[in-house]
Parts: sequence; structure tokens; C-alpha cells
Amino acid sequence: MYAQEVKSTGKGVKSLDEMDPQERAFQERIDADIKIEPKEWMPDGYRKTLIRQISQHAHSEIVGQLPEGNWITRAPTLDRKAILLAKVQDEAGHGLYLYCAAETLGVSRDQMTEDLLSGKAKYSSIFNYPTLTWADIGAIGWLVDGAAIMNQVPIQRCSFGPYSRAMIRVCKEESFHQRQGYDIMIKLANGTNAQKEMAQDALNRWWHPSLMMFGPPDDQSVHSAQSMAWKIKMNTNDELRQKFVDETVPQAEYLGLTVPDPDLKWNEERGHYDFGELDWNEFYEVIKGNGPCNRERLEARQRAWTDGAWFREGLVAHAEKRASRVAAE
Ligand code: BYC
Repeated sequence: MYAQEVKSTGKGVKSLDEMDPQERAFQERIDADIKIEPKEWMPDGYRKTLIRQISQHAHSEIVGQLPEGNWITRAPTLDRKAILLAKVQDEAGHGLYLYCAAETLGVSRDQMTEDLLSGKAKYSSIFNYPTLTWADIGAIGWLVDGAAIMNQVPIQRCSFGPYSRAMIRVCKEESFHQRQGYDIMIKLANGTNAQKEMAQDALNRWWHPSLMMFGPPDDQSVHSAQSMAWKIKMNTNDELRQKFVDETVPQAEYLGLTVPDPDLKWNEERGHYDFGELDWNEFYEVIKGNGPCNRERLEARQRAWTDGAWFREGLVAHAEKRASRVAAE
């Protein structure tokens, strides 16, 4: 049954008949929507895929604080500053739940951090673009958090218990993030000409990178078929991208802004918007480390890790001292 749900190529996905009894029983539980919990048996590939995806997601939350954190001291009013501060703190919280969810699979926080800093583990391509104006904070909340919600709401139903439960909480907070971004855009789009131009310029720069957040086109997606069979991913990259375009274009129209795509057109027959081809070379360059801010982002994380060493050492020394005192009592 699960094989029919895999809408992409399905290549490399075993059928139930090809599985040994243990793997088959595991797949049948997934097909029946029974959650898998950390201590239960799972195929190695399932564990590795979850560690890859959850840690990439956690790193994205943490690195994602950098472009927005850049504007906390320059937010235009006290209210905007308090709201942005709360949002950026929420992202830190999301990163922490997600690192905890990945740790239940047997990987340590130190290992995940090393993999991020060495470039082995990825984080979302979107955070390698700069935030040049205040309108970029609006565009990130509206488009980037909007894309994140589109991707993450279905993952609330994913097969791995800790990831699914983390997503339920994360999605509630992401909805507030998206609303605060759209609220900034409403104010700017209804402001002076200069403010409206700033909003349009932010939309021009963030639109295409936001669409790329959903990952490569389905025919180039390496992991989709197997991840969907395991219900680690619930939709293909192209399905979510289309859903995002369909929901976001009317929001841009409400703002009186123009989506920067001459090929964007409502297709009555399909019941969806058609949109132009994305520059996939740009996407692959960004995820290879050659985007506008990749180096800056990793340097900032490296600095935070090095600067925090004394604190981590202090925590370990304190825990060891306490443990030996308890043992002596
Ligand atoms: N950026 O086979 P595919 C957020 C990689 S929002 C970088 O389709 P998969 C936030 C992919 O890892 C963002 N790399 O992969 C929002 C793979 O390479 P590896 C975080 C990407 O995993 C606002 C290769 O390309 N959300 O946190 O099936 C404020 C082939 O792709 C990207 C999540 O992570 C990308 N955009 O699908 C603050 C959600 N796209 O690993 C924070 C959970 C693809 O083999 N993740 N690649 O070296 C997912 O749903 C999936 O991992 C993806 C990719 C849809 C992203």
C-alpha cells in the first residue's frame, strides 16, 4: 500500500515482499500510522535518514537566528524589537527540541555540532542570503516562516514519535512568526513610497530562494521516495512548493506587491499557478557552500562554539564534582 503513496519515482524503495520479516513488520506498522519510538527496532537507513533530516532541521533553526538577529538592535520601534527578540528566541528553542529529538536516535549534540562546523551536515539554503533592510525581516517572517510551516505541518504526522511531537509545538510558534512578518509587510506596503519600494525589493530578493527551500525538483530529489515510504517526509518537494505558491500569491496581491516572476499565471485547468523555472545552479552552489553568506554563517557558529568552551567545561566539572559528592554520601 505504501508504495502507491510514493508519488515520486519510487526508485530504490523495497516492496514488502523483498523485506525480511523484521523489516516487513516495521513497514507494516508505519503503513498503519503507528508511531515508532526511540528504543524500538528500526532499519539502519531509517535511523540515519532521521538523524540527517532532524539535525539539518535543528541546524537551520540555530543558523536561522543569525540573519534576523542582525536586526534586533535596529528594529524601528520598541514593540518591533520585543517581537523580533521573542521570535529569535523561539528559533533557539526549536533548535534545542530538535537536537533532543535527534539525540534519542543515538547521536550526540557534540557530534552534530562538529558535523555542522565541518560542513558535513547541511542547514537550510535560505539562511545563506543577507538581510539588507528592515523589510527583509518582514519578508523572512512572511515567506521563509511561511515555507517552513508548509513543510512542517505535514511532518507533525511523521512516523517517528519525538520528531512528530516536536513539530506540533514548533508549528504553533511558526504561525506567530509568519503573522508577525506579514504584519511588517502590511505596514510597509501601506506606508510611504520609499517603504513600499523597500517591501517590493525584499520580495524580489527572497521569492526565489524561498521556493528553493523545498529542495530540488522531484526528479532530482535523492531521498524523497524512501523518506516518503518511511513517512519521514509526507509530501514531495514539488507538491509543497506548488502549495506554497498557490497560497502566497494572493497574499502578495493583497499587499499590492508584484511577485518577481513573468511566467507566473493562474492555470484554470490545473487549478494551480504556473510559475517560472528556478535557477537550480544557484541552489546547488549555495548548498555546496558558495552562497553569499555561507562563510560568515559558519564563522559565527564556530566562534560561538569556541567562545562557549569554558562554559561547557565548567558545566562538566560541576556535574563531576556533584556526582563524586553524591557517591561519597
Ligand atoms: N537547503 O533528496 P532531497 C527553518 C539537500 S526552515 C539545504 O530532496 P530531503 C526556519 C538535502 O539535504 C528550514 N540543503 O532531500 C525557518 C540533500 O542533501 P544530503 C529547515 C537542502 O532531505 C524560519 C539534497 O539536497 N526545515 O528551520 O528528502 C526561521 C537532496 O535533496 C535543501 C527543515 O529542515 C535546502 N533547502 O528533502 C528559522 C524541514 N533542500 O542531506 C528557521 C525538514 C534539499 O543528502 N527537512 N537539500 O547531503 C525536510 O523536509 C527535507 O530535509 C527537505 C529536503 C525538504 C529540506
